[in-house]
Formats: sequence, structure tokens, C-alpha cells
Amino acid sequence: MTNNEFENSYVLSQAEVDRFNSEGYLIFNGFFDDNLTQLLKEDVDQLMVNRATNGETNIMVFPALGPLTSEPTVVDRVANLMGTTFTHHHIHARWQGEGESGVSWHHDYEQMPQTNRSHLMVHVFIYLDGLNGEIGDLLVLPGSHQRIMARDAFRQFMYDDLPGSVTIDNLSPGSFIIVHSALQHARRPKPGGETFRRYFIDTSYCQHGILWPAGRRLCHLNQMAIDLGWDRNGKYTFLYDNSCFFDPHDYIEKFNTRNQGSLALYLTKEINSKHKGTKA
Ligand SMILES: O=C(O)CCC(=O)C(=O)O
Ligand SMILES: [Fe+2]
Repeated sequence: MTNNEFENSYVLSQAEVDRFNSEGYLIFNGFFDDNLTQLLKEDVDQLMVNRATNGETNIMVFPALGPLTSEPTVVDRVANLMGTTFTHHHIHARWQGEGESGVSWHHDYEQMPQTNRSHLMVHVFIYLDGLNGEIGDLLVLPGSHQRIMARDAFRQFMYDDLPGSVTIDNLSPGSFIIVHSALQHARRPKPGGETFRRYFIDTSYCQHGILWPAGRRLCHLNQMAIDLGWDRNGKYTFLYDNSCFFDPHDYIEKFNTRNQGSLALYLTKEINSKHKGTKA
């Protein structure tokens, strides 16, 4: 697919793109049709049974969850935000019930070390039965994706309100939220859940143009998606192109020894030789 094809298929308005860039997230309330939502719930139910009984737990092979990674309702909107091709990074799925624990403030932007936000990574949070204030609320801190910080920079605040933070606790079934992965967010535990299940799926996508950290298993899963036909007759093959990934385990030691002191140290030679060139 060429960049032109992306430009020709706008699903998001310019106002939505602008809002995403300034706030770091966009809510699509009740956007999945009932049939898709139902099939996904059945898959998540089966996945949870399989997890408890040592059955099949590879999400990519599930008939509704696998192709969700290339679901046009989602990825065509992500494409508008990316403005270029991008690769699927992961899919997680489960339902949560009464007593589910919270998740402290964090962001999920994959970068080692955290130094810039030149390229876009998004997470798509999908709430199949919506959110109703039971079990867990989603908290987001609008605009925080524009700051460069460690993933756990706000962990000490757990799931407290922060100045300017927004609580999302009321969504219709079949809703999803596209989140800039560097946006600070949390899950606040809530009572309830006796009769409500919090169906939660998250998928993630990385913009092409740099190398992103990803384990070897992910590359295997993306290949599997193509083999299973989740690229929808080639229209979304780009989603499963693993060439934008590196395995962080191969690099961690070198990263840690290099990531000391000033970046200028590594550029000194280059800049000095440039100065010499100008003088001559
Ligand atoms: O449960 C949620 O709504 C969000 C959880 C979360 O932070 C995540 O999956 O990255
Ligand atoms: Fe998260």
C-alpha cells in the first residue's frame, strides 16, 4: 500500500486528528456492530476457559480475535493518525470480574531509553460490554504523551486523580479508545462485578520508520496472522511486516553501557571534523 492510498481514505475528521495530537486519545463509543462484539465475547470466554484448562491460548488462532488485529473499523482510523504504514505489535484479551486489582499510572510507549516521541505507537483499548463504573475505571492524563518520561514516572500516585486527569467509566458495548501509547493512564479498582464482566482487549500498532522493541514471539505471531489470512486478501499485509522490530534482549547490555552521560560525547568526533573542514 502506498502513502497515497492512506491519504485517500480518511475516516477521521481533521478535528479528531487534532484532538488526538493534543489530548493523546480518541473515544469511539459503541462503534463495533453487535455481531462482531458478540463473536469477540465468545472468543474471550473460550480463551478464559482454555487458560484455566491448559487449552489453546494463542489469541492469533481464534476466529474473531485473530482478525481483530486487522479490523478495518480500528485500523483505518489508526492509519489516519499514522499517515504511513505501521505494524501490529500485540493483542491481549481477557474478561475481568469482581475484585480485579487496579493498575497504577503508567504509559506503554516502547522505547529504550525513553528519549523522544518522533514516531507514533498507539494502543487500542476495546471494551466489549462497555464500562459502567464497576470493577475498574480507566483514568487518562490528557496531553501527558507530549512529555518524555519513564513509563512508571507517576507510579507512586497509584490510581488517584491527578490535576487534569479524566475518569472514563461510562461506555456503551462495542466501544474502543485509541490511545497514544505514551499517554499516562491507570485502572482504578471499583466495587461491583457481581453481574457484570469487564471484557477488555488491547491491540497495539507501531509506525514504520524506526526500530521498535519486540520479542521474537511477536514476529512469529505476525507471520501466523498472514498464514491464517488475517491480512484480508493482501489489503493489510503491511500490518504484519516485522522489519520495524528488534529484539531488546540482544541489545540491553550495549544500551546500558552506551547510555551514560552526554550524547554530545558520541557526536564530538563528527562535529570536530566538520569544524576542521570549515576552517580549511
Ligand atoms: O484495564 C484498562 O482499562 C487499562 C489497562 C492498561 O493499562 C493496559 O492494558 O495497558
Ligand atoms: Fe497500560
